[in-house]
Amino acid sequence: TFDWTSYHTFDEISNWVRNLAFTHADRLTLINGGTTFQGREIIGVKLSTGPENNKPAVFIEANIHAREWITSAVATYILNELVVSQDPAVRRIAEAYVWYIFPVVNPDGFVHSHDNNRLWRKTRTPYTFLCFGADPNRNWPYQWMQGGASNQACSDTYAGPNPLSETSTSSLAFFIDTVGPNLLAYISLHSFSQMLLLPYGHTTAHLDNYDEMLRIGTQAIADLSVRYGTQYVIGNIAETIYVATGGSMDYVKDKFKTPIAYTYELRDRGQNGFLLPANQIIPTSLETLDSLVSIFRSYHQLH
Ligand code: 0X9
Ligand code: ZN
Repeated sequence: TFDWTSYHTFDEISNWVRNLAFTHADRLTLINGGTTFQGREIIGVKLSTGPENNKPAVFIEANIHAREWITSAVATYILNELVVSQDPAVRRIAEAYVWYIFPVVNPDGFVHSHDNNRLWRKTRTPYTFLCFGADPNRNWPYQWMQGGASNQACSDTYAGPNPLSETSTSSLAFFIDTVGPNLLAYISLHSFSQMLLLPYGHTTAHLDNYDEMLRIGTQAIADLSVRYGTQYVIGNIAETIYVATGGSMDYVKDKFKTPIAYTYELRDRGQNGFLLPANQIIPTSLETLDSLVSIFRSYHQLH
């Protein structure tokens, strides 16, 4: 049975999502976010509790990088809480928005990380005799190949031969474009480093609503730390981690001017890195959910 005391395979996660949607058909709709190069379905759900009346939408994307297993574990945990939790703060955010949650947006890479190479990051498109995959977080059209990305197929940050060259990113972009105008928030889950990152990755300039996002995010990481003392840092991508272009969040933020756009680098700070022990799934999920509650509370106080 599915729980959050161990990590799960792609098939286990997909079947759990399908089953949850079937059990809560009043609120959940399965979404086919497209197909991967190897023919897997990018499965997602739409959660809409109660009357829809033009609620703003929140999009959560996880495991765009194959080895970052904690991200899909947290995404499924949060999805489950949004459906079953009785906590009033969680119920409020569950019901205030329409949620689009995609726990594994790079299924081919994720399966490869489970079956062949635990530290695999990219997709699995064959590019040379020896080298496979593009970095799906360097493959989006905005500022594509403008820094922190490689044109070498063997590199772990290979941007691909052209924007949206990957079957998985192009089909996900197609879906995102259909809901983009409704999005209040786009949340991209990565690991590791304990950072909350703001757009954009090509420049250290503080663009769009940076000041408000910094303010809301600073409160969110303070609230995240309350439960277990986990310390995050916050800032613009290029200033805080490194220059990185062609990311999914930057594409959405630029195209739809999505008010809230954050990339999380979840636990830890490198002690275990990508191999975060499974007994940290639940604590990581709880503190991350605390921060999401905080983000939406702050946003609504300011608007
Ligand atoms: O390099 C990345 O893609 C992310 N770090 S990771 O260690 N998880 O690979 C940083 C994401 C930067 N985000 C955008 N440029 N949007
Ligand atoms: Zn990542």
